[in-house]
Amino acid sequence: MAEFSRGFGGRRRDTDVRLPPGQYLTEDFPVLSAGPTPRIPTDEWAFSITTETGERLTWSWAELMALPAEQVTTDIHCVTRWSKLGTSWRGVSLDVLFADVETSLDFAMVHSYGGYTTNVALEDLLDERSWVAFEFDGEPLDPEHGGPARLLVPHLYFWKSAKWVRGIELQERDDPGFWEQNGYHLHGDPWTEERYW
Ligand SMILES: Nc1nc2c(c(=O)[nH]1)N[C@H]1C(S)=C(S)[C@@H](COP(=O)(O)O)O[C@H]1N2
Ligand SMILES: [Mo]
Repeated sequence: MAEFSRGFGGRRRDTDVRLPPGQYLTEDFPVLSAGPTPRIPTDEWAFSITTETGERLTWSWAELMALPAEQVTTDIHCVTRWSKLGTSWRGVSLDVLFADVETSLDFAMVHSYGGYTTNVALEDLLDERSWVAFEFDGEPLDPEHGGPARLLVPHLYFWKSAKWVRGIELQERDDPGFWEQNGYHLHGDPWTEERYW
């Protein structure tokens, strides 16, 4: 069905069943950053998860590297309508980072070096649905793409995949992050085109 949804006049490369509605395919890897690219040396890098009790779990770069990492091949979808299929990443699953976290909260604010934020529901971060990624295509992640490490939440629009990630703060409400305050959808499912609100 999806193959023919644009009719015979549609561009064939844009009718791939892996392509969410309103998206087009790109082979490039565009850079979309709201500000300058922060440079964080790995010996100064840290990632933390903060809960409602004020408890904070923190990982240094060396500690992150010591955790079990996974190879992830996934499609990514930007709300500006480009999608890139079969991208390959290496990262630590949020399930691993959340293994010792006790919380009754349902929402998270993701914080980046440089000040970017984005809100994500905890259920969208767990069950093998998100990673702290530090390699792309077998190479260390470029600073422009969020290196040394970024969040990867590929089932949501790519603005949720915070580059230069530095921490996750659990919260009671689904408060909007940076783009969400500017009109982007609180959830951001590309398959139901949750673009703006
Ligand atoms: N810290 C930070 N993360 C960010 C952004 C940003 O501006 N700052 N842009 C978001 C948006 S809108 C997109 S589409 C992707 C782009 O990632 P890329 O530059 O690696 O393609 O990063 C997301 N993560
Ligand atoms: Mo984006």
